[in-house]
Amino acid sequence: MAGNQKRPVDELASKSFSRLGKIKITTWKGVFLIAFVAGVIGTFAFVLSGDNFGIYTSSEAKVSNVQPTVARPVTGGRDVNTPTKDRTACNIDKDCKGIICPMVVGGDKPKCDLKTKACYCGGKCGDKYCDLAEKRDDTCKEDCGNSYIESFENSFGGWEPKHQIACENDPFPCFFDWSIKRSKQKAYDGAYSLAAYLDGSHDDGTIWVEHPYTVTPNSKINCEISFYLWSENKSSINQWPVLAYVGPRNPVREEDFKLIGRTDEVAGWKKYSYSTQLTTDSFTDKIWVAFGFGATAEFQHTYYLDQVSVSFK
Ligand SMILES: [Ca+2]
Ligand SMILES: [Ca+2]
Repeated sequence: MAGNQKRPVDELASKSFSRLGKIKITTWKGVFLIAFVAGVIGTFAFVLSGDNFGIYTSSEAKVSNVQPTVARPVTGGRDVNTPTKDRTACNIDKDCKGIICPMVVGGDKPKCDLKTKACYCGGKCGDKYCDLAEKRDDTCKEDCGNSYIESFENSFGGWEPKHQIACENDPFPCFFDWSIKRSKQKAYDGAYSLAAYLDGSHDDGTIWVEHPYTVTPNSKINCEISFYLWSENKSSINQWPVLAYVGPRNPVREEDFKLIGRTDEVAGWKKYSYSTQLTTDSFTDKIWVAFGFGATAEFQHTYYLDQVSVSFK
């Protein structure tokens, strides 16, 4: 084209962008430059959004008190409130390259769990860290000691529902409505969890599941329990006590339990942990482990419990 005569595309560029503040774009190249810059900014924002492709960004890992995706070692490290079905799928370790793991020796490598085809953070046997696969498959006593994990996929796995109610001022036995059932409504891991319903009409009542374990008499044992509890809402009022017990006797009342947290601290799944050291005498070859929650106000609540992990070292 000759002289100062503009081509139609240049004309369009000039009209479209001449009012953008002080920036005047007068050529078709300018249109592509703006489009390119907008594209770069858009892509950057998308990456930072953290939800793309199920891969968690480092910024998300920093602000979250939960582990990234599947990448959640059973002990230590950060925790992730991401149910199994939402975790990054994989076939080989390479597929998990984008997963950010906590800086814990033995739990800092993104790996593919060949059983669930989902990524997790782990290491190898002998690194003094019990990772998810080692614990679940009981393949590394050196790192895990005796450890057990139950996700309630096929049964209660030996965990037995129990309750206690003090009736407050009502005559005993008072009406007390509660239940702990396997449910497909929610799951932190797999498809099932335990739906635990408690009617707090007496401002009281404690429900839990318990499991006995065989241990060695005359020994010093480090016991650890962790589990996930699902709350519907995050709320600073009407939080109920989350409880755990590890000891040589079968727990029968609220006072036997340790307070290890509160319900409704987050909306969704939250990990709760408790550890203690026990010394068994020559008559003690059994330890009971239990976890659950109590009512402290006159409401009805259903909380879900899943993936309990117990270890003795
Ligand atoms: Ca290990
Ligand atoms: Ca489960």
